[in-house]
Amino acid sequence: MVVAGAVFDEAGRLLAARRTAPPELAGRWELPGGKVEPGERAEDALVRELREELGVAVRPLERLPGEWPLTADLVLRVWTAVILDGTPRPLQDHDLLCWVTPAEAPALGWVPADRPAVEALLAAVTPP
Ligand code: 523
Repeated sequence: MVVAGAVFDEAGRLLAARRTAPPELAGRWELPGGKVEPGERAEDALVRELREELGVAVRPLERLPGEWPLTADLVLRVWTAVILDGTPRPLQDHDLLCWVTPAEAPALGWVPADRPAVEALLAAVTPP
């Protein structure tokens, strides 16, 4: 399983991270996260990945219903999360971070699995 964080700031903007690898995903945007290690809880993996990749301490809040296929044996699951400590910086796997409003988010060049995940996220958090 791959876990990713939907991190919002006080202004309601969503944190997007631009990948540097692998080549087919480099330059595309994702919700930051990574693979759950054997024996690790998904929420713990999310906390670890965001600490390693962005240098922030987060608290996972709620899992977004649904999951999105990545490969034959990997799926993406998303949690909303709040930053407890630190300012996100692209420490590994990313070369740029950006905070996007819900209106701006659909225009980003998301990695394939994240586009439907972000659509579901915005449908869940944006009032009609
Ligand atoms: N995705 C993806 N979207 C998304 C993430 C966090 C990951 O499509 N929001 C994909 C990209 C990779 C795979 O999931 O094909 C693993 O993500 P990665 O490379 O961020 O996970 P790591 O850092 O745990 O992987 P290793 O470096 O291989 O350990």
